Amino acid sequence: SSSSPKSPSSPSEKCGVLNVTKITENGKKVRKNWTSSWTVLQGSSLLFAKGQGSGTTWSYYRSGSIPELLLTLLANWKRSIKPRPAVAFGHSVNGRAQAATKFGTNQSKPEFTVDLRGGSVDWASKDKSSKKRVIELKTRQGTELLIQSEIDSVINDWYRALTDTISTHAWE
Ligand code: I3S
Repeated sequence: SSSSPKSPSSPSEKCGVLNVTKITENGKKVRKNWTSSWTVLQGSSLLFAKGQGSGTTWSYYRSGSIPELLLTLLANWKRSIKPRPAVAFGHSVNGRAQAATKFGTNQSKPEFTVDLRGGSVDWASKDKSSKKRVIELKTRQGTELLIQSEIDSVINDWYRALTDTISTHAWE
């Protein structure tokens, strides 16, 4: 199909494909490595998962099943922060979480997550990247990311969502 799937409209739950690179990790400069990543904003957490190469994730995207995709990514993420036996994950009421369990084994494993609380977001200055429309995200933990999309409206929406999230989720 030629029409792209819509992202969930809630400001604190958003997902999409973005180009992402870390530039600093734990306060230390790291080499840029731009990759296309599934990006999920949920509450004050921002999750990145592998883009191309994870066949299941892309088939969800192509079929427009963003809710399925979001569910899978969130399930995988929760699993990654609270490791538990795969069996324990199959207790859900419908078939979806079963699927998430199956896909969660390796195919759309999150690459990393960041906590937005206490972080900052700004448009990156030209010395940070030659690319246009680049967001610079700094976390409280000393990670700096560059986030980019070729699509104006996409990156503008993310900019708004990230700034809204940072201003509404105070650091406690
Ligand atoms: O900030 P830099 O070092 O100019 O970033 C560029 C490099 O990471 C480059 O990779 P290698 O130096 O490993 O070949 C990337 O291909 C570029 O995309 C990086 O610059 P941009 O301006 O695209 O962020």
